[in-house]
Amino acid sequence: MSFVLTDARIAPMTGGPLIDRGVIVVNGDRIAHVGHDLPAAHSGLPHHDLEGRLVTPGLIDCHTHLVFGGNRAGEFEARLNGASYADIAKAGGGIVSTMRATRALGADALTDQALPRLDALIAEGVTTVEIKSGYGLERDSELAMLRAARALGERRAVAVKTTYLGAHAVPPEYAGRADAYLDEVCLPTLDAAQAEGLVDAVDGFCEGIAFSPAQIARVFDRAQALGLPVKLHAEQLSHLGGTALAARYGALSADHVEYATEDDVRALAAAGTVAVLLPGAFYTLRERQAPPVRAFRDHGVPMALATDCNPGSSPLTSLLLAMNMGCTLFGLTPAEALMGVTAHAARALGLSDRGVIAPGMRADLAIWDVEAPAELAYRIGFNPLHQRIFGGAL
Ligand code: DI6
Ligand code: FE
Repeated sequence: MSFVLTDARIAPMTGGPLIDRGVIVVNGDRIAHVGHDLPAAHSGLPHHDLEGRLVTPGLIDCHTHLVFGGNRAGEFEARLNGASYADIAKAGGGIVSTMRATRALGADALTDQALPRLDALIAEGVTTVEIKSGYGLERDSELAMLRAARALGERRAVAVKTTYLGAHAVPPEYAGRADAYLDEVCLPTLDAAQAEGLVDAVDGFCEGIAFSPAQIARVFDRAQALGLPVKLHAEQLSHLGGTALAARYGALSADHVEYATEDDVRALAAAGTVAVLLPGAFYTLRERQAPPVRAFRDHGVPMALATDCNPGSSPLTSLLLAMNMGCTLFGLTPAEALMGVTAHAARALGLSDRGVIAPGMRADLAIWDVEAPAELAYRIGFNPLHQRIFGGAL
């Protein structure tokens, strides 16, 4: 299938300016041409007149925990009554409560429960979504989560990238024995998942209520031995040194990073690591310390934005709302927010074939009923998507 989009207002996200009354030639699943004029060689293709609508790359949600069982509305109520996220985790709730609900489900049921969440993302123009494991915390259930995530990519026209997050929490059967959990469950399960071809990247939760930098380093060593890229939940609730560790391992991204210091920012810049900002979790947990956006900007650290969709700290299935929150809560510009869910999100996943509109890139596009790109971040709870193109398919 080849066709031409005409009278498009193109936000290429390459650093170049907006192209007004532009054309995009789609050839199969790739973009063949972008510009003001239609080359004669393509003029015979079917035309779709966009009547001046904005075209962006398909959106990329580069950090989600979309696959899980149950929900945690009860903890939402408990927090409103004064309990903290860390209190709830220490009392056996939090990630461990979702672990119980997730272990009770097989891969098929996990896929079914995640589909409405995925559909909400797709309805807003998402064409690539990263999905993490980390609520099984035992071999079979972690593998089931990864299989469920991959199955979501078969059920819908969307690209799914899977991340192994076995180092998300210490399950109750290993309470106080985090290193034994790593040796006996987390690392062998990573080997098994990789042998089954289920892993695109490896993540961990580096926090007082989860794993120390030294423990995360063990997971990263195994990932690197398997040839897998790493990323890390770092500096979300406190400063533990996860960001510097991520930079040392050349991580694709360091995520949350509210408590990152200027030295951490320098380390990320030197390593080329993306800072993934997750305002949904900041908002839900009513955190006070915003990530050091100005320092990221000053040091040239690319900032991505994602939903962090999960049942505990960020029950958010709107990437457009994440853009709005990134601006309102963290001080991003609307242009930075759009970079954060396109070009920089692609980079946070190590994907060089998407996130910008340029020849040779995947034809993943979102067509919007708006005039200015800033409108995407400006509105709250409104979806202006007109049409989505995934792999060249309208
Ligand atoms: N940080 C988060 O925001 C999520 N995981 C993590 O490591 C929260 C996971 C949850 O509360 O279920
Ligand atoms: Fe997360």
